[in-house]
Order: sequence, then C-alpha cells, then structure tokens
Amino acid sequence: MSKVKNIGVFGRRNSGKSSLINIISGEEVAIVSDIPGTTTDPVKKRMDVFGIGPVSFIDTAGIDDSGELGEQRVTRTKRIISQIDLALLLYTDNKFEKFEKDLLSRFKKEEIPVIIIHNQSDIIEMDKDIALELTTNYGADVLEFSCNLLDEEEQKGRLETLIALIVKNIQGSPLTEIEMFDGLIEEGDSVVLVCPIDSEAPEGRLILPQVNAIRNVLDNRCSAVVLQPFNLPSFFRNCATLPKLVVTDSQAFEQVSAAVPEGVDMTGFSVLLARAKGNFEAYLKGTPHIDNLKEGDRVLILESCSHHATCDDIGRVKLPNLLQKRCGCRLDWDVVAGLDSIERDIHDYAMVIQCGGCMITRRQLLNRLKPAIEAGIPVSNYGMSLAWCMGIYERATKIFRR
Ligand SMILES: Nc1nc2c(ncn2[C@@H]2O[C@H](COP(=O)(O)OP(=O)(O)O)[C@@H](O)[C@H]2O)c(=O)[nH]1
Ligand SMILES: [Mg+2]
Repeated sequence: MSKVKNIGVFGRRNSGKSSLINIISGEEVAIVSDIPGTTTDPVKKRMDVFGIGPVSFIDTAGIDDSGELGEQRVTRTKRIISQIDLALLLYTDNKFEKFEKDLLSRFKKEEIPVIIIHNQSDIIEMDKDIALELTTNYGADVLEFSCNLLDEEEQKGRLETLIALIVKNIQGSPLTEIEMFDGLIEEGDSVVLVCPIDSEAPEGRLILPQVNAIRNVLDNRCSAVVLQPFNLPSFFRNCATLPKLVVTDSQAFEQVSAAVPEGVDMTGFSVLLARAKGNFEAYLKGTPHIDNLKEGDRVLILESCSHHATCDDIGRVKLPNLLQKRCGCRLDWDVVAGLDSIERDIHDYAMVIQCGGCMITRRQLLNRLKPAIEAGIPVSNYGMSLAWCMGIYERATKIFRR
C-alpha cells in the first residue's frame, strides 16, 4: 500500500469545493450550504482511487475569506500547499483573476500539479478560449464541470474524466514518493530480506531500510523472510515455493547472488531506496557512464547531510577508491555537502553522484539533481554506483529494465 496522496481543493467561497468533494466521495462529508464560508476548517476525506491507492481530499474553505488577516491566510495556504501532491483549482463564471492566478503561481513554485475546473457550468458555460489560454499558459488540464447536473450518465462521465485526470497528474508527478516495493510484489508473494549481522550491524537492532522493508512487505499483504546470507542455501533447499524477490545488503551481494537460483529476481536495499527517493530513470541511464570516465575527469559528489559517519566514508573514501579502480585511472573529486551551492560550473563535471538523500525530501533531492540533468551530465547515486563497481549492477537492476 502506498502513502496517502493529499489533494487540495481550492477556489473562492461558494465555487463548489465542498460539493465537489461530496460528489467524488459519494458521501456527505463536507458541509454544503448556501451561506458563504460555512466550512471553516480543512476537512479531510479519504478514499481509494484505482491506480494511485489512498487519497485524501482537503477542503481549503476560508483561504479567500476577507475577514481573516491577510498574513494568517497566506500562512495557512502555505501550510496546506506544503502537504499536497495535487491541487484542484475551481473557478466559476469564467472569472480567473488575481486570487486564482496567485494560487497557480504558488503551485508552480512548489512544482505541484494542478487541474483547473470550471465549476457551475450548468449556470454559465465554460468559455473555451479562456480555458485554452489557461492550458497554454500554465500547462494545466482544464475541465468543464458542474456539481448540479441532472443527467446521471453525463455526470458519471465527467466524474470518470476527472478521476482519470487525477490519476494521470499524480502518477506523472515527480513529487510522488514511491514505497520500496510499489509495483514489484502482489498480495500473497513472499520476499526474502538478507540482513547480515556482522561487525557493521548496530547493536541489538536492524537498520532503518531493513525495518522499512519489512513494514512495506506487510503493507502489501505479503510475507517477509528475514535471514542472514549463510542461511540462504538451506532456505532454497527447503522452500516449497520460490520467493518473488530477494533483497540484500549490497555488501553481501556476491555471496547472495551465488546462492539465489538464476530464475529468482534479486536486488539491493540501496537500489530500492534509490528508486523510492531519487530520479531513478536518470540513475539507470547515468550509472553505466562510470565506465566512460577517463584520466583527470572531475566527479561531483552530492552529499545531502554532512554529519553521517557512514555516508561520509562512502562519499569521500570508498566510492572514489572503487570508481578509480573500476576505471583504472585517476579522477578528480568535489564533495558538496548539505544543500550548499555548487561553486564550479556544472559543465566541468563528467559525472554527478548523489547520496541516498535519507535526510532530505524527494522534492529537495530532485531540485539538487536538476542542474546536472538539464546540462546532460550523467547522474547516479551511491548505492547504484557501488553496485556498478562491484559488478552486480546488471542483476540488481534487471527487474526494473523489463
Ligand atoms: N448550480 C450549481 N450550483 C452549485 C454547483 N456547485 C455547487 N453549487 C451550489 O453552490 C453553493 C456553494 O457550494 P459549496 O460546495 O458549499 O461551495 P464552497 O464554499 O466552495 O465549499 C451550494 O448551494 C451548492 O449547492 C454547480 O455546479 N452548479
Ligand atoms: Mg465549503
């Protein structure tokens, strides 16, 4: 199961926010009334949408309220915007003015996808020219809608269009975080998690990615078998049905790879994390460029926190050594920590390698990588680069390249 996606419903008082949420959810949740400003608190309504899982609609009543102090309103709007994955912006009477435009520019700044809805179209039809202008200027979908349609079939059709747009916008959004096993396993599958308990393992507990993996396997109504590398041969000798997937700590990849039958998919925790949080497509494309690095090339390491001993060691010692060994030549390095600005011209770099980004949001991470990607420089991340250098990349990414 994925994380709940929050959808904010915006619009002036009486534009039909509460009515729309009611229609979508098919229940009376938000209070609908003829008196402006009845809904004063954001009301959250949860439902499941096929294709994206649980979503929660947030009724943003009151943010156009002229009675409230301007500053408070801005703060409240900002707070709502910071939690949403998608915005529905309602307008009526073809009036798309400062209130609507200000909201749109906020969404754009935060890279939040938006669907613009001309509501109450039963009273005043949507002006197609204005709608086209909005699509052209803002790159947003514009939908003609009405909460008061008498024709049930027509209403059903419009709702289906709206839901399809919601799914498209959320799935296509770079902000949507993926859970570790999203799309990889189905109810009833079993997953083997290989967790070596060695000198690097913390005293008396598992590390966070392992714990998160167990939880996410359970969320998917699957079973998790947690074991150490040396348990694998006997596990495969005795298991009645083969597991769907084997996930291992990358340190143990070679040993695990030898013990897992050819036909069983396997990958690493670090690869799953790179997919969940980073720009995975760009990493898949960029990582093989490691083999094109040549003498004197400059590599940029983006380390997103500067106080994590293990990451520090990977970025400054382990990765440079492994990469130089793999390429058989000397490379130059810059490590930029935290969210510090990159001083050199990005074009000076032959490659950019990003850490796992466990301390920053997906939005921050994607913004961090943007200059390199826009400049056409190959990007990778710690886990995937390590996998490449250790010669285990092919097998660890096979399931993602089908
Ligand atoms: N004719 C018509 N009335 C609507 C439509 N949507 C909402 N209303 C009515 O407009 C009023 C305000 O709607 P409401 O959902 O409370 O607006 P909100 O303030 O944005 O939450 C109510 O009387 C609704 O019944 C619509 O599409 N057509
Ligand atoms: Mg309302």
